[in-house]
Amino acid sequence: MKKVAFITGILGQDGPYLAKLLLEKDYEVYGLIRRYSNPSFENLDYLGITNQVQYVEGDMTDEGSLMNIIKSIRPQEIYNLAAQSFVGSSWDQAKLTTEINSLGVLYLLNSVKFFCPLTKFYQASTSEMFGLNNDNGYQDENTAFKPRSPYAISKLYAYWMTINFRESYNIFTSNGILFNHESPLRGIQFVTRKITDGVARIKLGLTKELRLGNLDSKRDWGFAGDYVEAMYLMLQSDKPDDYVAATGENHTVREFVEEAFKAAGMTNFNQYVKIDPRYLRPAEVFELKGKADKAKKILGWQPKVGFKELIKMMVDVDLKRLKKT
Ligand code: NAP
Ligand code: G4F
Repeated sequence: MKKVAFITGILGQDGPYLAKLLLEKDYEVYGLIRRYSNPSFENLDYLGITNQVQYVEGDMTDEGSLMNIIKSIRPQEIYNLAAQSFVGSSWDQAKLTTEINSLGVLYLLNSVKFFCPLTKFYQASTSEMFGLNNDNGYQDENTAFKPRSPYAISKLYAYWMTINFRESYNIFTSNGILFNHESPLRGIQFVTRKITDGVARIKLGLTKELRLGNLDSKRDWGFAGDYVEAMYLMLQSDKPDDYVAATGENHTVREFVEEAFKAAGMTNFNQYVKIDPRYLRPAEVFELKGKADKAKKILGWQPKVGFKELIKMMVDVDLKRLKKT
């Protein structure tokens, strides 16, 4: 009998990478899609797995739909990746962000409790929860949370609810506290993909400038394909727990821009980049750098793709995509 996994957020960045990994391990993979007139399967198409996933319709804000799905497929593993995941929009859409990212997780956990309490549950927690706390120069599982956005606050509720179901009902629930991870499948709003797409457009003469916000923010950027392995390993462990996944290295947005221009064979990036106050945030998280020693030691997890390799991969794919259009 094949193991059954249920992934929410299947159409996003991480969902397709995780689905590919699980399909390669011979899982039967179900993915949650919300009702759309015209859903985009582009990211699954990119990985060549669109027809290997079974789709179930529901919404993180609709408890009944989640209960029905869990009751009917009774998966062995649930990976909850669905979220309003863009920090920048979370101030303007705080209620929606909370309904999806906080209450949606409660609904899923309740479904597990009622219909399949032996199911293992992964929650996509985030380094954003650390917010301003950079006391040691890094963040790990022992760092206190100081969230700075409605997004981070909504994720903190989900983090604690995930732990509460473990402690109260003995359900196998684990939080992956993942630092930023990127790929050619990254949404265009996020700074890395916005930069690699923008650089590719400039290189091809399709635009003349790249408008950005705070260039001094530092992020610990890894490759999404490596991070879905950490998710998988967390649910294969003997006991549920919470783990940081990070590269341990951080860079400014400015360094990312410079490297992306270099990857496209251009050096004079200053002439193209314009600071646009529309992209500044009401409260910024200035520096994130993770220490993933626990995941390395207990799960044997290790990120493989480095900063420059990641940027080159993203720029090359964006150049190819745009040349085709
Ligand atoms: P993403 O590309 O934004 O994907 C999120 C997915 O959630 C989308 O497919 C979206 O569906 C789905 N979704 C949103 N609202 C929903 C709703 N009401 N009902 C059902 N599905 C809904 O995010 P990602 O980068 O893959 O990240 C995956 C998860 O990890 C997220 O929870 C994110 O917050 C968390 N995380 C990400 C990072 C990172 O650096 N990428 C780091 C730490 C944590 P549609 O396609 O229909 O919009
Ligand atoms: O790419 P970002 O929008 O990612 P952010 O805010 O770090 O959040 C991402 O990572 C989190 C994990 O730490 C996830 F939980 C979350 O779901 C998401 O995947 O912004 C990165 C940095 C910020 O400091 C932002 O202010 O880049 C800065 N930035 C500068 N100019 C910009 C821009 N960000 C965006 N999106 N667009 C800009 O023009």
